[in-house]
Amino acid sequence: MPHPPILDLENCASALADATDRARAGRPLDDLADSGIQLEAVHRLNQLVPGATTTLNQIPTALAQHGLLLLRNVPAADDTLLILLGAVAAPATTCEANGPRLVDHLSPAVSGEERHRAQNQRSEMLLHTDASAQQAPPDIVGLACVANEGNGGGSVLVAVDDIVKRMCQDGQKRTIGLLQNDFPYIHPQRTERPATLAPVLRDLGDGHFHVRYRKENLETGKALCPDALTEDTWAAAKLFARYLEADSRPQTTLRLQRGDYLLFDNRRYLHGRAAIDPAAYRLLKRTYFTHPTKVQEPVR
Ligand SMILES: O=C(O)CCC(=O)C(=O)O
Repeated sequence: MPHPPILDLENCASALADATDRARAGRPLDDLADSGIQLEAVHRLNQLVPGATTTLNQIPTALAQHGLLLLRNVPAADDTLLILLGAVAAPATTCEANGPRLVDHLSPAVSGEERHRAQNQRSEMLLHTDASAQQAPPDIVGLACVANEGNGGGSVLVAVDDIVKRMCQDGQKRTIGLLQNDFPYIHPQRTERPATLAPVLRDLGDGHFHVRYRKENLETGKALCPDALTEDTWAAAKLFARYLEADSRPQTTLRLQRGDYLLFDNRRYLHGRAAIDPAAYRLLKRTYFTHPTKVQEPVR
């Protein structure tokens, strides 16, 4: 699969930071989910860089068309990330165990450094979609790169349509089982919560599919709700895992660099990450969004 389309925001970068400062005006980060503040920021941005709205409007268009987009030269301050995407989508909280946040700092911690989240592992992350055990996973995931120094930590993206196509080409009749509604998803660290029942694949009816998948969540679901599905349907999930892990799978690999903000549709793409070298320093900021749509400029 080719490299994601790229939109370089170099010409708006400092204006974005300025517009964010003005619109935020010292308010807490959580207030930036408010659409009025975002519109104020967009207005300011357009004053500073005429035509900036046209640039921002390429974001929802590219996401609808390709399901992924790489923004370059984005200032990775928490508030700027929210304002930038908040202009063209609705920010959603990340719902982590340690409290919902609008921006999550991900990475292995370096001693003495504060990180928001307990995702401190350096191991490989298998292909998955985010928040699969939640009733309504986010439509769009944004991974902004603050640092990615040293070896490892490469990102992998796989389009679910490509996997389904491959399974169908191979005549895998079990694929149909993945459309069943009752796959139980339970986060391994939140087993007190009831399972979320949902299909692995949704057929959109036009040759395209949506996916919800994390191997560990389904394994926990199976262990705690063994009767939710027949063995035959569980076999379909195992088969799907095999196609995802196949060396020959169609995939996009990229290495995020400082200033990159990778956006992808969490329903159309599974994502993963290569192991991170013990000596490497890596920090990503993750944001979730729903309903990407064009910028609405305020009427003045
Ligand atoms: O570290 C990364 O590149 C991705 C992290 C991730 O996929 C996750 O936390 O769900």
